[in-house]
Amino acid sequence: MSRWSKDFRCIESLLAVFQRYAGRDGDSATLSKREFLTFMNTELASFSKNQKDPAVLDRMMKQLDTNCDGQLDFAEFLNLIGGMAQACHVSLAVQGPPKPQQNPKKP
Ligand SMILES: [Ca+2]
Repeated sequence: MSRWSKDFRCIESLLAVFQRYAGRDGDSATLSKREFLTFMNTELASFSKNQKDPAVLDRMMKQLDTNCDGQLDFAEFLNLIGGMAQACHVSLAVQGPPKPQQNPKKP
């Protein structure tokens, strides 16, 4: 059983995803550029494939790498997640919240 409450499972999931990609090569505490590209092309494939400019992921890596060491640590990775959360928040503000799923009618 998880030590996280239901509301904080998303943190556990973020950590697990980060660790899964960061552990592929080199320092397992950071994402190399190759690991970042693998993450983006796997977990955010719909975003990555829709980019007309092939250099967009390179620019994202440079922007996220705030200490310019060529690696993304977890704090830098969270800036990506925060940016995505902000984009979703803005999108929901325009479109309205998702409609709750209806429960199937019981006979
Ligand atoms: Ca860095």
